[in-house]
Amino acid sequence: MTQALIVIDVQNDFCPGGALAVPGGDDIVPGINALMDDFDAVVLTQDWHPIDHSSFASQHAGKAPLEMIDMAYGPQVLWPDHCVQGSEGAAFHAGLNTDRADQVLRKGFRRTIDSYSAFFENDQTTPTGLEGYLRTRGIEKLTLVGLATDFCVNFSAVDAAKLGFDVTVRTDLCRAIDLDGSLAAAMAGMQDAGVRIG
Ligand code: VGL
Ligand code: ZN
Repeated sequence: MTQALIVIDVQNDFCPGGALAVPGGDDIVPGINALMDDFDAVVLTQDWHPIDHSSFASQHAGKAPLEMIDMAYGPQVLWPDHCVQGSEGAAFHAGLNTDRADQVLRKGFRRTIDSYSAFFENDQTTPTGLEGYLRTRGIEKLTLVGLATDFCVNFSAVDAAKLGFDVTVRTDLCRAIDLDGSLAAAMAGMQDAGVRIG
């Protein structure tokens, strides 16, 4: 079976010192690099927001980061400004082996829709194009690693399983934000969706 490694959002803003730092986010970089040689394809995803993105608390008067808001497509967590297009925070962690990547998939670039998943934006209908890329390359099996376990890795893994890919999440090569039980909910949701936890 043709296999791809999907590396989710290993960017400066999700690593210690970044705007939306995930605890231990940079610890996983050497292990991810070491895994790349085992795959037919390597895809990196990059959270890539316009400076006035609607997921930023700064765009909503009286709202603070980590509060919730109702968007046209449903509830949305508000985040600190992060991964602004072209910024140092949006760049990949300097230790990540980006040379090995066949494809870089940017997501979250529409001002009014966030995109946790690498497959569909948060309205759960707008495709990012990644499914087509993987299918036209004949890829059937995916291993996901990266940041954050309970948001972008989780939504990407569940969507990939729903699309019929054979999906494994290597939780040892992921790190979580863990907001109000979001990690436990994500683990349960991934298992329900048929995602293998490796
Ligand atoms: C992510 C929150 C906001 C992630 C991206 O990569 O998990 N989380 N944007
Ligand atoms: Zn984001």
